[in-house]
Amino acid sequence: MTGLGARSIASLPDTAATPSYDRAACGVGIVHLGLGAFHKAHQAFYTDAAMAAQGGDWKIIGVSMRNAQIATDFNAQDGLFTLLEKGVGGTSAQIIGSIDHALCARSQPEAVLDVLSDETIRVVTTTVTEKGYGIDRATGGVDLSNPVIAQDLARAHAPVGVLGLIVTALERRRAAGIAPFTVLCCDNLPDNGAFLRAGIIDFANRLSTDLGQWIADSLPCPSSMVDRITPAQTDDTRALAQELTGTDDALAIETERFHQWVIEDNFPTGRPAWDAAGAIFTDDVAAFEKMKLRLLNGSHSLIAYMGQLLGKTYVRDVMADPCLEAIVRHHLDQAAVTLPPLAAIDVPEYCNALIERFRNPNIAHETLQIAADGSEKMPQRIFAPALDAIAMDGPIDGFAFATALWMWFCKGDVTSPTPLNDPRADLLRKAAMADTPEDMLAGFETLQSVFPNDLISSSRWRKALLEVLKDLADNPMDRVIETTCRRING
Ligand code: CS2
Repeated sequence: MTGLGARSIASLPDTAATPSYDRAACGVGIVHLGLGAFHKAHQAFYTDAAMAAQGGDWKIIGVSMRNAQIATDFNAQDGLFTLLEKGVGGTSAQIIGSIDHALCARSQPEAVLDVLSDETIRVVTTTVTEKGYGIDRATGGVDLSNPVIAQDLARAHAPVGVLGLIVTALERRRAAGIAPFTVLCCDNLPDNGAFLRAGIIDFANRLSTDLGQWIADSLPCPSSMVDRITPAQTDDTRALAQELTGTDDALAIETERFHQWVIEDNFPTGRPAWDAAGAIFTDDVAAFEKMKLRLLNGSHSLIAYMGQLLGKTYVRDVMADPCLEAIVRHHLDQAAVTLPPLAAIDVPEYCNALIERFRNPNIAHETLQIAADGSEKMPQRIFAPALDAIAMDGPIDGFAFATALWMWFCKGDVTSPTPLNDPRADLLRKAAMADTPEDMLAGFETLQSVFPNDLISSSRWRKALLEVLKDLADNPMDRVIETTCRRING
């Protein structure tokens, strides 16, 4: 069996679409930090479509932050990989050609700095997960307790983390008289452009206030809302890609057909025609971000913790239970109330479409994957809308329910023996092991940068949360679900 690569691509069967543009004629223009599954299904897909529509020097140099094998695999395949789009009715395969080559930040930091400092690079995109930036969300500045931040501040000439690489490259560009690139954060964080910009400026100021000022004056960091449900690759993904393309692809990835990208249009040094693949350019990304974080990601976290506490492996398994689906709909209804008006979107229709996406029988999205890093996800997905709901005197039992399940999940007494995957794992586990629901809540409330103070001081919130925690302490999970379902169905 031949492997995927520039030489094998011409002989692929019709079942696999291949790049319709001349890859060799397109130069590079983007460096992407965080070469994972989501990047492949989203930004690499959009950039491939943009070059198919309008050409341009927009190929991507993909940077894996820690895993050198990913970069090796990409280079062995000439940057090519198979994207499997799985709809309810079937699967299609497409070879994506937008990645030129790959590097690994940990093992090749100098090579990464070289490309970031090069004038041809006009855009830097990032998907390193919520915790991957080393930014303290309570202060907006760098998190000095983060080992990568501490190391990069101490050895700024040889950075390996996101902020260190970006700041050192900007310093080199400034010295060489090259304009800054545009930094486009593509992680699920509110106001992600402003968030990353503040972290970059704070990091730079710690090295030189002069550099910090230059960056503050000149660095464009548009916000963006990204969406495409993309499970981690499994052996099945690779086998299916082989079946449809006749070649072996170590990098094949599966995703849903749906995709969405809403971007603030602030790219002084240019950008690909991402709109050719349906990206929406707007001045108001914040409203879209809020909608997506609170509706899709919020209910995803709820599904993940329900699934984990009930021994359900995949999102689709949770959705197959009418009671659990009713709880998800109840959550969506309460979250929808907290959203600002958004003329471009019909929210009830968006919610119905979400339910269908979660139900997709061909997408094997593990609840354990979504359950990871809860302490980094809950604030924007659950706590922020809960606070808005309290301010509006709206219903909050859905948010309290999701929060209590997350806290219970942190106990670790779930069907899976996998250790808690969260940057605050030890603290969470300790807080979750308290003897009483009251002590458990008190322990969680002492965690830094997790619960907002306004939530902790709301007696309504604490009462609603304690009610669910007590229910969980007194009853088995299936009983808790049964009574919750009965209550919300009236
Ligand atoms: C998920 C997201 O893992 C998670 O936390 O909620 O990765 C989700 O699948 C994407 O944001 C969909 O766009």
